[in-house]
Amino acid sequence: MIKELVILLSVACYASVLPKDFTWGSATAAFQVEGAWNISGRGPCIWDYFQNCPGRIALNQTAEVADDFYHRYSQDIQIMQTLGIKNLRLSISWTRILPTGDINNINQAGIDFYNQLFNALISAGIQPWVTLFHWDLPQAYNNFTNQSTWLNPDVVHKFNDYADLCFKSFGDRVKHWITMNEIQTFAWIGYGVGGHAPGRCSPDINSWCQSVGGGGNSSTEPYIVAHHALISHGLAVQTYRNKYQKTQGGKIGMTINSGYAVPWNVSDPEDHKAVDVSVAFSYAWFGDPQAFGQYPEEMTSRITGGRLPSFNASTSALLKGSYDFMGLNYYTSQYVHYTGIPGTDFGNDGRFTSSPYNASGNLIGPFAESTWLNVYPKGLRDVLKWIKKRYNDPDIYIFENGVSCPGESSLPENLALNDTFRMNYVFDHVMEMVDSVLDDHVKVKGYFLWSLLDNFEWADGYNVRFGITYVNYNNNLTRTIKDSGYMYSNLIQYLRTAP
Ligand code: NCW
Repeated sequence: MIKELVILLSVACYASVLPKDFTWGSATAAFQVEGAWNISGRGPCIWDYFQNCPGRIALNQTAEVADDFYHRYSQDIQIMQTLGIKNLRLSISWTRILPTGDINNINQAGIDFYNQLFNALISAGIQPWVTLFHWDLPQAYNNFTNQSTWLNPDVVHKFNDYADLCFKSFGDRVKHWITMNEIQTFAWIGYGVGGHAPGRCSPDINSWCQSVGGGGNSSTEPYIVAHHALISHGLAVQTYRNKYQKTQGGKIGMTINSGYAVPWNVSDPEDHKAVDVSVAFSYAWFGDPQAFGQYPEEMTSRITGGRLPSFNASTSALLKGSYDFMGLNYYTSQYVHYTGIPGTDFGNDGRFTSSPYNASGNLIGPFAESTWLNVYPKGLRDVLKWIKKRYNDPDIYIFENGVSCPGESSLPENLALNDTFRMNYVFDHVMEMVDSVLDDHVKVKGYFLWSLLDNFEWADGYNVRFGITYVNYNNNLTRTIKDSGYMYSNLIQYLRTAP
């Protein structure tokens, strides 16, 4: 209670700066919450296969049931109503509506499911913000002309068919589309280190890697995958603009994960340069093609041997300007250190290393339960400022921000509900965002908290929890709102109604 009063008092001085139409929401993704993996004609996706390879997911858990959102979404809508959350970012499962990824084989039951879901959300006063691709690619493409998944340029057209079907079926109600979630993550973790589906990587990059995808080349594949995903984005945006946008009146973009960076050794100018290079290798890798139709110079000058594909005149024109807003998923930042050693894989091509510790051994911020996440709220403001400057002041949405609390997944439910670590994380990041709007004049238009529910956290299974709602996996998937859920609810209600 005291914490809440402090929060309300602290936000009071900021409240009037946020525009009245600022979007507050929460986020989920189909594979992580839906379950119902083989219900009503859903086809297999690459994660269905990957999760069944022993040792790939912590405790060999699977998302076959997950949160059973497929059957229980009405309950989750009630939770959003209780909390006053009026926007939900969620994704469509590609193989629920196209079981083999083939546009001639539409699964009407899948279309019906999303129609019912979107209708239920809208009748409850909640707007759906829809991600088309949140990593669950049709398994049918995995052996498509003997190449794996996003490596095959033909997937670009398959994605366009799928996107077109979604715009046509749901665009009367869905007014915000996000083509891709975190291309860098699925390109690098899926094809560089093999930790995500389809699990490809060079054997030499990681001693535990035995490529599930039957091979791999960490020095080339992440770049090829990202290139095809970018062109897929461009084509889908073109389709939306040519066929639907005028009549449906929606907006479209993608979301990019990026931290900011801090020099490992503040007195080394090379480490300062490494900061710029690292942001180019995360945000600009996808931001520059959308804004300028080309890859950032920081990448083209460093990735040797023709390993970074390039855009031709037509793909460049397709990409350039292919966004109505820019998306950001922000979780963490790292110290970066210039090594000068040219690499032959994505991890080293930038000639820098990243670490949560600096040269003096100081930690950038406390560790979350996720091993990759250290809390560094200031990085959010820094990366927002960087996006504003580099891309001429675009509209920006923070499509993901959230945290897993240290030790939370081994606590009993009654203790896990008191998630002070998450309350502080969310509050501190929202305040950085407010400062960014107030002092830096960044056009941040919305904030989505990851995640509405604890869910299947990819390779970490259910052993890392990001939800503002606790899901009890040992007791019939019951949902209970955590303290952070109530705190977020109070925060956004206050900011909405403040004078
Ligand atoms: S895994 C990941 N996440 C989390 C996930 O739940 C969500 O679907 C994603 O959009 C939270 O936000 C994103 N991000 C990638 C983390 C990198 C993992 C590094 C592993 C090194 C082998």
